Amino acid sequence: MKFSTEAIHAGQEPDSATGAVTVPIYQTSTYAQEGLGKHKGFEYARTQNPTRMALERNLAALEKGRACFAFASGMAATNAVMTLLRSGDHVIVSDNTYGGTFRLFDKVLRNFGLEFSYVDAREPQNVEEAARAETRTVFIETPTNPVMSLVDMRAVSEITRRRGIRLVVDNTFMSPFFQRPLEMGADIVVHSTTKYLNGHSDSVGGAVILNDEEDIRAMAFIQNAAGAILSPMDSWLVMRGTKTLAVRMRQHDENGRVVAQFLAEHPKIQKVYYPGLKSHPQYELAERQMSGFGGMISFETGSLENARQVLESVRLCTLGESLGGVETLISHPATMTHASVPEAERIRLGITDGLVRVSVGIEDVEDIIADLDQALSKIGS
Ligand code: P1T
Repeated sequence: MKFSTEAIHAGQEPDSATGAVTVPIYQTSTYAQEGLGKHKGFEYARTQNPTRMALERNLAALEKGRACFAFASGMAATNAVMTLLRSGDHVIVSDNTYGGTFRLFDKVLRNFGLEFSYVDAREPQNVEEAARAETRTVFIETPTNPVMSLVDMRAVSEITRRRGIRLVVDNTFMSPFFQRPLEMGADIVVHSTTKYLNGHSDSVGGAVILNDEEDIRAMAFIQNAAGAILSPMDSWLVMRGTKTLAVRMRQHDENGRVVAQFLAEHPKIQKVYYPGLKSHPQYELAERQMSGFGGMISFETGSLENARQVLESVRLCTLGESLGGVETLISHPATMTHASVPEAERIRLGITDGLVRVSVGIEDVEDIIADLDQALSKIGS
């Protein structure tokens, strides 16, 4: 079946007990057992919950994976993937990722004997050159948060496959509607479901989608053993979100293109980062591996003062962390999402004090532009 049909129906069979069309929120911690070792397949809600399992079937179908495991946040999902590794293993990471991902790797997981190399993965050769005998995982974002760099997943997966390395892709920015990494050779997809999958800024969650039988067994074990599961209520919210994922993503994309063009032509903006602009250095790759460009845009205002003017002058756009909701959010990566990245590295990546990030929502685009226009007019005033 095609995407929108799967989004609405996969994992969403009417409830067997009542016929309820919407999967109920099974708000329970445990299940009555008929006798010792005799039960309906549900023993304890950390291990099995019907609402969470329905969401997991849904997301596995959308990402074209064999299994999905839902976690309490995007970071919990990434952390779970990293616990597939052992002390002494080496990981190659795209040098630009969400700041929290870098923080988890650098400040937490390094203490457990994992080694990380950060490479400019826009050039697949850099991944190849960083690979060692102990390299077990390549972890990438594409497009990256916040400077929208792309990684050629087919090219990198050709390297990882040849060397027996696991390729993990954080697909949060595109969602499976615009990009399906497993179809391009990735082994594991992670999501912050907090963003486009839920889409309404009312839930924090994460997901891991994968294909390899051994990794699936290990991930099921880790989800239960470490226990960072997604709650039934949040599972239900994300499921409600995915039903409209296709229509929302189409609108984010339509609005994103218009806002990016407006920003690119604005005299007070020095640079716009959006893979749907022909001026993006990887525009051709974007066209090849994504079926849309989405709603994430960053732009350079030139200074902290200019960025502050814009961020404090917007009225419709909301100043805040996060992205992927129906409402337009605007943020300052250097002091918010990427504050944990060392300053010199931030600047090198383009995450300057003047950089502003917009998660373009699905309001009427004329209103978004009018708001940005009046905020930008305050620069230098
Ligand atoms: O916030 P959480 O659900 O734990 O997800 C973490 C995460 C993982 N991957 C990407 C690409 C992300 O953007 C995030 C979270 N990002 C933000 C909160 C943000 O404003 O960029």
